[in-house]
Amino acid sequence: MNTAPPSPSRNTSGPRPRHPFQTEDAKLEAIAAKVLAGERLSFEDGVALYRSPDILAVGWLANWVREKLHGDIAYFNVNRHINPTNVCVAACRLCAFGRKKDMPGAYTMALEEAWQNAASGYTEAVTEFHIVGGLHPDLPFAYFLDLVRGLKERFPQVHVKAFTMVEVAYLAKRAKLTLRETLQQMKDAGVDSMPGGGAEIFADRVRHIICDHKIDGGEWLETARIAHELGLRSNATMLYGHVENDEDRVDHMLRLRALQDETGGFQTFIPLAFHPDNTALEHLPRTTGMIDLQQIAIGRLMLDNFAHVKAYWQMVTPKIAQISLRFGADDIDGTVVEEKIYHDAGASTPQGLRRADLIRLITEAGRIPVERDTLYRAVTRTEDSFTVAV
Ligand code: V47
Repeated sequence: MNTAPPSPSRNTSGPRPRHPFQTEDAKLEAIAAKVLAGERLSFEDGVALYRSPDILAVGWLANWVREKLHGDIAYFNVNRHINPTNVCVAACRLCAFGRKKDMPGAYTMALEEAWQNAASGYTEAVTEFHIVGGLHPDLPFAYFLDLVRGLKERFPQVHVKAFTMVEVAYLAKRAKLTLRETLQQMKDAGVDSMPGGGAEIFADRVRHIICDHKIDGGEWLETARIAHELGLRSNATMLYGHVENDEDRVDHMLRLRALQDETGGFQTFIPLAFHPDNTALEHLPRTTGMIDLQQIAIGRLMLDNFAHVKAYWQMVTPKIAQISLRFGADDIDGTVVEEKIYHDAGASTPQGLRRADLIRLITEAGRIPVERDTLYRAVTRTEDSFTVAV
């Protein structure tokens, strides 16, 4: 049997860690032999990685893979998040963002307001709009198509990364369209790619507890498959640090890996640390720095067919995101400008970072910052405009 994983684009020019791999964990020795030989890791390997007491050695291995793929390059982008509404029919225990429509704090942007929102914030020319929101019971599908068309008219050079698989499935149901028709209409309106949200943890047992009202894991994957077939690339997230166990996390990653083998449509894996404040799971403790680093590293090792692993700085803090660049991550996401989902759930990170802040974080981690567009093409800037290498 060929156990070599299909390889994402490789950059072999980068430096290698100078020290040989060392650990006193015998199980990790065997896994290291597989990683260094380019062999695919199994479900049992994944669980053993979580159980290993030697997180630094796990990080060393992930860094080795990361440097094999990307050398010293670390990516960031200049983006803006837009959350058109927080009104949501679902009442997921994991979420502090969604509101019922008559609740205090519920909002829905008029289209004009959403377009103005897109233009506001930092003056730095953004290359990406990241658009996600609640499952609004009344907004018609046309609202979302018009939102995207209007953005494209006003900002034709900006990539629109919009709507999670969960939003797509909900809109399809309400518009009485198939998933394929819904995605095709979104693409025709100007959606260029899709964010990775809503994946949470695929295991039914966990989903029933944290997001009972969302589509199940199989439906999330099926929606992603159709999006990829239509030529829309997407990201994939995994929410960790709540009621899931090691096996659930490994199962989640292996299901992503299996779909990626088929479609090749995922760009980036993004582990998201759960923030419990103001959620129905408020009693749970927050993740700690070592757990965040361990998760980044294991993601890099298990998802051998994903080109990129992102340490989303909003989620894990800029400091942990920076250290993650030595634990398997090659991307720290972007300027964001205005973040609502984690700040409603108690995130203490800033709302946005400037381009110069991201460059400093990367440079001081000993990596080479590369501004990318959503599709990981290098961006070259002049004072207030940009060009993308094609
Ligand atoms: O799906 C919701 C998570 C996700 C909480 O694709 C929470 O580039 C922690 O997917 N604590 C949405 N997490 C955000 C997302 C994302 C973010 C950045 C970049 C990209 C990308 C995607 O946020 C949701 C859910 O998993 N989330 N509530 C919470 N209390």
